[in-house]
Amino acid sequence: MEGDRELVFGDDARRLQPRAVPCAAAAVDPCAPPFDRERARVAVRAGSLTAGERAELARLSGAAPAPFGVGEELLELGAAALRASPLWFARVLLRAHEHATAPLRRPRVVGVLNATPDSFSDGGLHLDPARAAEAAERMVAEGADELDVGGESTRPGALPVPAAEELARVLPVIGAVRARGVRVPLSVDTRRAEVAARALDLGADSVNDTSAGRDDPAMLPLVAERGCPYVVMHARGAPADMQADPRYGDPVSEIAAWLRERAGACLQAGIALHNIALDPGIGFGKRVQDNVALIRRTAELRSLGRPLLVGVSRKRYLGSLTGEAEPARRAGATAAAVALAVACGAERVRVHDVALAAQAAAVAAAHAGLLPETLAAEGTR
Ligand code: HH2
Repeated sequence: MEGDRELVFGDDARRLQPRAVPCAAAAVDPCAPPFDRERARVAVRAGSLTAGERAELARLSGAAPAPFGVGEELLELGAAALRASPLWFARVLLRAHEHATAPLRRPRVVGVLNATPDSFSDGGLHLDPARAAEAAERMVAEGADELDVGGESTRPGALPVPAAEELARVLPVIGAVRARGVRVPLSVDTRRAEVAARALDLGADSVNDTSAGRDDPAMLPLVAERGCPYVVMHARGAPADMQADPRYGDPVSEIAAWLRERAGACLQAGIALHNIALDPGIGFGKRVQDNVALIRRTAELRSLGRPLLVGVSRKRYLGSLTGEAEPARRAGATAAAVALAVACGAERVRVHDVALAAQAAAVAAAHAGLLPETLAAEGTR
C-alpha cells in the first residue's frame, strides 16, 4: 500500500489488517507506527464529537464524518487537521483508543434450552417444563451466564410451526424456569413478535431472532418499544430451503454487509445501539467452508463495532469436519470451535454442553489476553 498508507483505529484496524492481526484480542495502539502525517482515518462512536469539534473538523479537513460500522463514524483527517490542532486531535485519538480497547470482556456462555420435539440435537429433552427447569438449573451450575429458550426448530429442512404451538411450548418452560428461581438473563429464540412479547411479559429479558426481523414486520417495533436486547442473526433463505445451494463470493464480507444493513434497520426502527448484538448464523444457509471462514475471520465481523454471538454447538459442519454423524457426540468439536471463536473475538457462545464450552471459552479468552487478574497476580501454573 505504498503511497496510500493510512492509520485506522478501532476495530476497523483489524478488518483492514486481518493478516497482521488474525485474532481480535490485541488492542490497537493508536501510537504505534506506521503513522502517515498527511492523512489519517479514525473510527469513533457516532455522536462522540461535540458540535464544536464537528465544525472544526469540517473547517480543517473539509470532510464531514461518514457513517461507519454500526453506530460509528469514520473521520477523515487531512494534513491540515493533523498539523493545525494537536490538542483537538489528541482528544479524538483518546476516544478512538478507548473505542478500540473497550469491547474485550470475559466471554459469556449461553445455554440452549429447546422446548421442541424435533430440534436437531436436543429435540424432546426439554419439552416438559419441569425437566426444562431442571436442565436450566444444571446449566447455570455448570457456568451458563444466560439461557436461550426456543419453541421452533430452525434446523435445515424444518417447517414453521403455528404461533399457538410455539407459544404453548415456550411459555410454560419460561414460567417453570423462573418459578424454580433461575435468575440468569433469559432470551426467547423466536421469529414472531407475538411470541417475543408474551415471553418478555412472562420474564424473558431479550429476543434472539434468527430472521433478524425479516419474517415478522412487528418484531423490530416491538423490540424498540420494550427496550430489550436483541440478537440480529444472519440467515440466507428459510430453514426449509436454506441449505439447498448456498453460494457466496466472499462469505465474510457479504455477511458483514448484510448484518450492517439489518442493524441499520434496527436503529431506524428505534432499537438502541447498545441493545444490538450480531450473529453470523453458523449453519444457516452456509457451506462448510463458509462456516469455517466465519469463525476464522470473526475479527472482521467485530469491525462492525457490536458484540458478537456465535452458535456453533453440535452443528452439521462440525460433523462434516470430524466424521461424527451423531450431533450429541460433537462436544469435542464444539469445544474447539468455541475456543477459536472466542480467541477471535466472539463475546457470547450459544451451546448445549455448557460445562465443556465454559472451560473452552475461559481457556481461549485467557490465551487471547483476558487472563483473570487473580491468576495473573498469583502466577498460578
Ligand atoms: N442456532 C440455532 C438456533 N438459534 N440463534 C442464534 N442467535 N445463533 C445460532 O447459531 C442459532 C440460533 C440452531 O440450533 P438449535 O437451537 O440447537 O437447533 P434447532 O434449530 O433444531 O432447535
